[in-house]
Amino acid sequence: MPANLSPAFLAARDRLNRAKTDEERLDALQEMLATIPKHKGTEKMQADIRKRIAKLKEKAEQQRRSGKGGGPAYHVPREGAAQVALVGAPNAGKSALLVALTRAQPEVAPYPMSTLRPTPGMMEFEDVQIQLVDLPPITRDYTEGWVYSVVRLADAVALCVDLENPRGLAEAEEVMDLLAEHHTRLTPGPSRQVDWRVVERKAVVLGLKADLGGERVAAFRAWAEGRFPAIAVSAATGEGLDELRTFIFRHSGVVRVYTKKPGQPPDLTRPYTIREGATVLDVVEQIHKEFVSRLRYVRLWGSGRFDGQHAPQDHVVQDKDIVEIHLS
Ligand SMILES: Nc1nc2c(ncn2[C@@H]2O[C@H](COP(=O)(O)OP(=O)(O)OP(=O)(O)O)[C@@H](O)[C@H]2O)c(=O)[nH]1
Ligand SMILES: [Mg+2]
Repeated sequence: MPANLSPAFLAARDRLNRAKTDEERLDALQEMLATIPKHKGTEKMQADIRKRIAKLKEKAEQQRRSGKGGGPAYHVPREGAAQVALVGAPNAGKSALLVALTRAQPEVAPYPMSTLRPTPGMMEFEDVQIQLVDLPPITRDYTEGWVYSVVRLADAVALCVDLENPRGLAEAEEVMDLLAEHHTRLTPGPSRQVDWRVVERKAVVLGLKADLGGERVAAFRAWAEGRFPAIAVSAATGEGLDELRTFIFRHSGVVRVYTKKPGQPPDLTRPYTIREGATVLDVVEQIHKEFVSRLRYVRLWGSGRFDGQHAPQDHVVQDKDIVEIHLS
């Protein structure tokens, strides 16, 4: 290892190691080349960096020429209360579902591999919005790495199963296997980082094209039983779509909390949204960091037994709880 590597070089190298997309990799490599000390001892390293830059540039150029135009958007900034990634095998009906639930207009096509880029859409449910992200299908041969990155960064995952397809369940299993190979496990529990590499993502399974499902609908329910919350819907007939909105919100990993001022009715116009499992204290902190040190007590309505009583700071809030914060 050559000496005299500058802090800037080391930071860029660290960025390269953590990079999730080719764009980030290229960026980090170019910075490494710019900051590497230019002497005999680093010649081999310089050559290696140049080679990697050339490779990445060539790959980007190929993608541009093959008509993927403008390069895929790698990252989908979260909007709304939670971000839920729609994942599944080719032709499962993911894009049609996004069209049915949001105002987004991804391409829907009667052939597999029609979606090439992530397409977000906002799904309204009562007074909250959940961001759904339509993605290219997950297959062993064709899925680019950034698709897995988007799944890892989402709050929750909706695994889509094609009920028209006799192989629908087998393909869904394969999608789960591929996610696992990319260190992403689906779980009915909360999303969490397991270790430095592995993440678990809270998941539901959606049986799509229920209108064409026949006896596969029952097989789908049996398959999901005891593993993931499941629902069967049809984007074509609208069957189950209203329940689906509720279902997706309930399993998105967030809850709503309303606030009220002493002596006034609660403000039900705009909920705060916070991760499932959050405590009274977490809510107070989210509303205003400074409130934590000034907190005297919180009165709570909702959560079953609470009806305006003082709630312990570690009390876990439920959807639609109302809090009244008393400060010193
Ligand atoms: N009958 C019926 N057809 C559907 C339904 N949902 C989708 N389709 C059809 O299934 C085909 C595939 O739908 P897409 O939404 O493009 O599937 P996808 O999962 O986005 O496909 P990729 O992007 O290639 O992974 C299209 O021909 C849709 O019209 C449904 O609920 N009922
Ligand atoms: Mg699609």
